Amino acid sequence: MGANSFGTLFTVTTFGESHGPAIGCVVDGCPPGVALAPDDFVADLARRATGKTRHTSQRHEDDVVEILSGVYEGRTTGTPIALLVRNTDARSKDYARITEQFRPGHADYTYWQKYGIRDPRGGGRSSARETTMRVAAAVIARKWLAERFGVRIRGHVSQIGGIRPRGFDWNVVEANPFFWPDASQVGELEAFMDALRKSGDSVGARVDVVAEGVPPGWGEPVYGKLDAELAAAMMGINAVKGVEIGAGFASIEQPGSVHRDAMTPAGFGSNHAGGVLGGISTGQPVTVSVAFKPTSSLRLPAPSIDMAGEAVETVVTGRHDPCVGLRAVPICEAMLALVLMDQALRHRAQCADVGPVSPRIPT
Ligand code: EPS
Repeated sequence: MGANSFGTLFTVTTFGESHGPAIGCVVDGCPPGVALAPDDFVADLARRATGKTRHTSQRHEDDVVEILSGVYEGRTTGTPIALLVRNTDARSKDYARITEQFRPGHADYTYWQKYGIRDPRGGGRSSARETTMRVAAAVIARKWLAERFGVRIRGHVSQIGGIRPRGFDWNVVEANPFFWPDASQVGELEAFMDALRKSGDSVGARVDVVAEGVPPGWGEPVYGKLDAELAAAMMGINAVKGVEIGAGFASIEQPGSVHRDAMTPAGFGSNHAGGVLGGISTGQPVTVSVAFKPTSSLRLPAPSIDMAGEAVETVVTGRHDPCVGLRAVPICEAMLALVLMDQALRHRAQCADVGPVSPRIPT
């Protein structure tokens, strides 16, 4: 038991702790022949990394990916691909005063209850540092999905605390520190985050991700539904407390006549389904929305208990994200890519002979 592996045919196993010598993953089941080089990982890992702006943790990791196996002369060989990222800027002394305490709202307490032993340096295995390897593994999936099917995966932040975008433009999302789709609000967000950091508190966020170009037919009914696996994948990201597919919880108030997406020979009339019906992709964009809780590691004192069960006041020092959701767009994109890659291979395994079926609604 341990569940550090993810996927059925395209499997990813991650290992490592925030303050260990390295983190890494083994990607198995990758089709042979995919062009892959260390440079392929640079952009997505930089989008996720800490220390890029003043609004995230100031830990500075280079996040350089070493490819240890599974690639020969720049192409995947079909054998396990091992990837390694060395930790170079861990500062374990920040945690000296809380090794004997439990941080409220953190996994410290549940790890202790489960294992009876824990690595208190940083979050140990529960640290968001682990998500580096999800993003790295997904670089391979994204390449294959794009090359083979033209699938495009992207995302943006759609809420920080009570602030929502007033306008929307994909072109500005990657050009500000908040993955925010309305450039006119960036000043307001800077001021909000600066005040938050000064106060010592944290805030939650919503991240929306979408995969365009997914062909119809991916997803396994009944127990391997595409949407069920997406929900599990997103809930498996640190600090996630909610996931919606398509209209999500808004479906509760939508009449059926509105929620159902009209079908015409020219296309679907809407996409409340989020690109999934009966657990299988429709060919419409697959849309997922993810809620991140506010970071639990705070310098504001809070009541807690120590290892003897005595009441203490806990104060967390160290370098933490005041809004962990701000770094989560590439992580949600990664989990979407990993689920789609796995489902694509599963669909190919069983249904490759079916081929495109008529009629097909253009999307
Ligand atoms: C994290 C705490 C901080 C963050 C870390 C996530 O690190 P440390 O363990 O050194 O206190 O910097 O994020 C990363 C290092 C990363 O690469 O994402 C936490 O508690 O989750």
